[in-house]
Amino acid sequence: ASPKLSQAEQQVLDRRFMAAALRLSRKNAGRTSTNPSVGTLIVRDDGAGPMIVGTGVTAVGGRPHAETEALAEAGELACGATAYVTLEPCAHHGRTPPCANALVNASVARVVGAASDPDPRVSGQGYAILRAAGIEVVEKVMAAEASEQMAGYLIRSLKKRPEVILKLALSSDSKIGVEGEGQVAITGEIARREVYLMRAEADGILVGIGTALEDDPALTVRLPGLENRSPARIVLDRQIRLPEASKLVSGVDRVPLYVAACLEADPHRRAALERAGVRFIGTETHEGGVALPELLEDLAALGMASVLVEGGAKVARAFLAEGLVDRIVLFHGSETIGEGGIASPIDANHIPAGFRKLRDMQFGEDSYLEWVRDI
Ligand code: AOF
Ligand code: ZN
Repeated sequence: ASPKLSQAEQQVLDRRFMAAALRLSRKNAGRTSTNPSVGTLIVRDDGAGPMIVGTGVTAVGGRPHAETEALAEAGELACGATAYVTLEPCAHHGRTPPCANALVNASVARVVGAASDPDPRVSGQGYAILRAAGIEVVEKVMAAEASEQMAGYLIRSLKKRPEVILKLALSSDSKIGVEGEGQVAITGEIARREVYLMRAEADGILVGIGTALEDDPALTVRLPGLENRSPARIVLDRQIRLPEASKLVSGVDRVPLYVAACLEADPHRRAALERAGVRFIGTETHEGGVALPELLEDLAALGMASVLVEGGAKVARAFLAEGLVDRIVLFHGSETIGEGGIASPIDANHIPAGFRKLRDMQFGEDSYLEWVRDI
């Protein structure tokens, strides 16, 4: 960094480059599991202002890490430069050598980090390696933004469960469907595409058996170029009522389907679905239902860092009641449903305490509101 900068000027610059590194990291979001998608920028200033000399994102599949990519691009120019990393550089010898050591070896002068890494193999040791080598380290720059972007990874590491994103589409009178009418179009085409993108970034999509029977949904990503980005589907179906002829079951050879059932559910039904390729997740009964915390633990153990809960009202209520929702997304359509409509378990005026509004956008005719709570 240029010595001419005041501390305040340096802070503005650091935030600006971290914002850029965070945007860069979005590139592989949803494709690095169980690793988070991290962004790295290598920036140097030879007197004519800061210049980006290396960029890196965690590779699809999780390796190589972002720092390796950025350092390779910067080459010798990394010497004396500042590295902006959206996650604390790793300190462990995993399938790749530690990124903290790579930064030391490249002789960077400063490292600016956003989120700290809760992985017990890192957890402060990445920064410690850098400081021990005489590198200036600035932590927690845009940490809240980084945590929000890496919520799935952080929640899975800290809470041993995936991030739970509750998504609902509401009519203008806050209804989410019509009793007995199957799928009702509440939002338009643009919002529908946005939902596909949300699915493509999630590791799992979860619905209740009510929704599965009513709507016969496929719960896949149907966007040109993203057809193979459909995450696993999960159905809460304690008595195993899901028919073999459902779209969920018939698509099982392309996208995995998990059924969460009670242990005492009909073994013949279970065997029939297993023959069709459906996998069951062992869940203890809990007041006659599927135990959600244990189910989420199982999903995290399968490698899932985020689960999109897409319906219906009962399932949404259950996740909310147990305090298991981390993010709430509401699409608001302009049509009114009226008589016979199913009331939404939640609306914009009744968001639980602890959530803060993150986004307020428009997708065609429909509005989009998103809230998160701190991890
Ligand atoms: C980094 N840069 O881009 C990412 C990091 O299985 P491994 O060896 O790849 O290690 C996984 C851990 O690496 C993961 O839990 C997290 O601590 C860290 N992710 N670290 O320095 C990166 N993706
Ligand atoms: Zn690393």
